[in-house]
Amino acid sequence: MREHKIVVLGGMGSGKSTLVRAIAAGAVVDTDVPNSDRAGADKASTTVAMDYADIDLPNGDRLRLYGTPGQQRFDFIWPILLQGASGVVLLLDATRWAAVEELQDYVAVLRQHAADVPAVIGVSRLDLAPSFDLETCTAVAGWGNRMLPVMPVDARNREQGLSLMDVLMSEMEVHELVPGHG
Ligand SMILES: Nc1nc2c(ncn2[C@@H]2O[C@H](COP(=O)(O)OP(=O)(O)OP(=O)(O)O)[C@@H](O)[C@H]2O)c(=O)[nH]1
Ligand SMILES: [Mg+2]
Repeated sequence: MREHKIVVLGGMGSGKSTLVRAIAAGAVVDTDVPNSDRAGADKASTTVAMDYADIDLPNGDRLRLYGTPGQQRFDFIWPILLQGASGVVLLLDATRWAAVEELQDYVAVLRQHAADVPAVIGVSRLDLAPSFDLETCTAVAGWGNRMLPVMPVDARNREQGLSLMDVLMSEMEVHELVPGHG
């Protein structure tokens, strides 16, 4: 049996905990507490340590899914969680006014701490931001000759969450077949 450590990154309220819960469908540990962060004060709860879930895939592989806390003051945890990761899901909240700049910041984090780790970008809450332009995200989602796939995802929707994981798993397969290629 093979195990894959998958790290879910993204800003506060981008849907990391929701995605982990949706994919795991029950067997999940979270550390959400009432939110006291002013920057996201419209949010009832927030993650203070991490979300965690085990998922057994039909092919016998196991995913270990780690959702990071989104609050900026926890950014020291991101590189620690990224150590040994086989894949990264980066969630971007389409309703954030500076979403594209935030994406650039996260892409820089990946470049610094997980340059060789397969990754996929899921844009969430698109139903609340109908004029959001996915193309601008695609344009900044990479570095050098590395392009990260960008796709819409409603983190509440299990099927969509699983599709996102499928794309990530394909990236991971390519990575295994072609060592040294992102
Ligand atoms: N309308 C809409 N709501 C969404 C979508 N994706 C996620 N949400 C909602 O957005 C909120 C996201 O909250 P969380 O899952 O707690 O976000 P988080 O990334 O874990 O946040 P922190 O732990 O605070 O960093 C939840 O209320 C979700 O139901 C979407 O595509 N559309
Ligand atoms: Mg959370």
